[in-house]
Amino acid sequence: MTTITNHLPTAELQKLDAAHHMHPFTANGELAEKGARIITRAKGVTLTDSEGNEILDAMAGLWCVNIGYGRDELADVAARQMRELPYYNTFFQTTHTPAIALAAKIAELAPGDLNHVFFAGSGSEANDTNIRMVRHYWALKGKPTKSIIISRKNAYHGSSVGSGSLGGMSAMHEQGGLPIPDIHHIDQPHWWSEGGDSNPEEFGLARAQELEKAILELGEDRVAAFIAEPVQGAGGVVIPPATYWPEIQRICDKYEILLIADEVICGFGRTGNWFGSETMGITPHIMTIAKGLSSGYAPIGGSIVCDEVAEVIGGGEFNHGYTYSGHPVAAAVALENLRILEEENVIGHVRDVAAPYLKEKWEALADHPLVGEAKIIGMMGSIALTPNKATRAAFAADAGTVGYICRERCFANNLVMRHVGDRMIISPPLVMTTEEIDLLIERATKSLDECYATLQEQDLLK
Ligand code: PXG
Repeated sequence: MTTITNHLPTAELQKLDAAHHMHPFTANGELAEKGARIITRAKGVTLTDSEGNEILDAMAGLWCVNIGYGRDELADVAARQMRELPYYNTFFQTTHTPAIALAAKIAELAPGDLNHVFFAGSGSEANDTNIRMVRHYWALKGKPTKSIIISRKNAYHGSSVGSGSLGGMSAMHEQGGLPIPDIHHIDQPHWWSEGGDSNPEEFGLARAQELEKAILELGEDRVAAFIAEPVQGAGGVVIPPATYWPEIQRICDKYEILLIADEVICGFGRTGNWFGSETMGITPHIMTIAKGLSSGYAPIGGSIVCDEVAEVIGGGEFNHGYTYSGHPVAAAVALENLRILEEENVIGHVRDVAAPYLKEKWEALADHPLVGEAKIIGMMGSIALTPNKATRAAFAADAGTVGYICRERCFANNLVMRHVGDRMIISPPLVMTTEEIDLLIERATKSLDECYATLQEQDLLK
């Protein structure tokens, strides 16, 4: 039996890693000097590294391990499925039980008439599906000029050429010739950094109305869809003002624009409902899903599609699909994950216990001298670091300098908390207990204190 050589000393593993492994979104040269942190095991909300450190994972991996680590049920299901049918495809009029059962379960959980699932291996792939599906939909409806998809600056929809184009990350667009044609980006509802003197409600409304302006400028006959995350995740956990989503829904309805909710992070309980769209009170035509669908235990994503779009697309052949669309092992694992979420009432735990408890403690971090705002919805939160709370000023140092220092303090204190520029963000496993939330807040506070002291020492508090 082949074993993975994780018995090597940390330094040797780091050397092999640096020599052969190209990491995503990482300056690999810099990492090689420092050596990557090697995670060897995990249980519940706690990671263990190759040096035996026990780290509280306030990011649920990469926003995905909703049920927490180490659930044997998922491992058992995967092993059973691998023995029975490790692979078969869902092309050319074949199917298999795991894909059938998962699609039916997702249709049951999804709101309204979102009754059909097109599977993919990831969120990026699912959003690529969405680009082709909405354009093809309008072509089939006799309106082939409706091909523009409107998205938002600082949105994240994936890393493939298509999904990276949908995303509004300028650093990504600078590399590799993105965006593809007919993607249009409007401004985001990020009041803290872009709201100026307006109040959040006015600002949210104004940012939503940019969608209407864009439709009128581009021409209603040119716009196919609008895509957005109910709450932006990778952009820094940007919770839109309450005025934003109702106005977006009004505009999509008025101009017959398909609404795609990218639920890759918000889906499967993160915001306190099964889907972020429910929390925001919107009715999308398509939802993108991945991450929490399998709690990250197996790679799987997909598009949940409403009756009308599915019917039109299904009228002919949709020349699209992935080898691993509806992969039987991934589908079986996802189904077991959904069983746990449902039978153990994990979303009820978020709504009634974890989220209210975390909200109170998280928002209290706004009293810290370094913190300008502390916002949270369900189990996803952010804090804005600032040298001046009153003016919401950015630091004089390059954006991300202070956030990076804070993140390093968190790491040193055995807490995984991410930074996006100078915002600190969390997205812990949904099963987190109140004791674990206390530990999270204790370590976060210590890290903020240490970061503050470092900024004073290095004269960066300006
Ligand atoms: N949509 C959203 C909203 C996401 O957050 C994707 C699509 C793409 O999914 P895949 O499975 O292709 O990665 C994502 C992924 C970060 C970070 O730094 C966030 C994601 C992925 C990697 C890093 O916060 N989100």
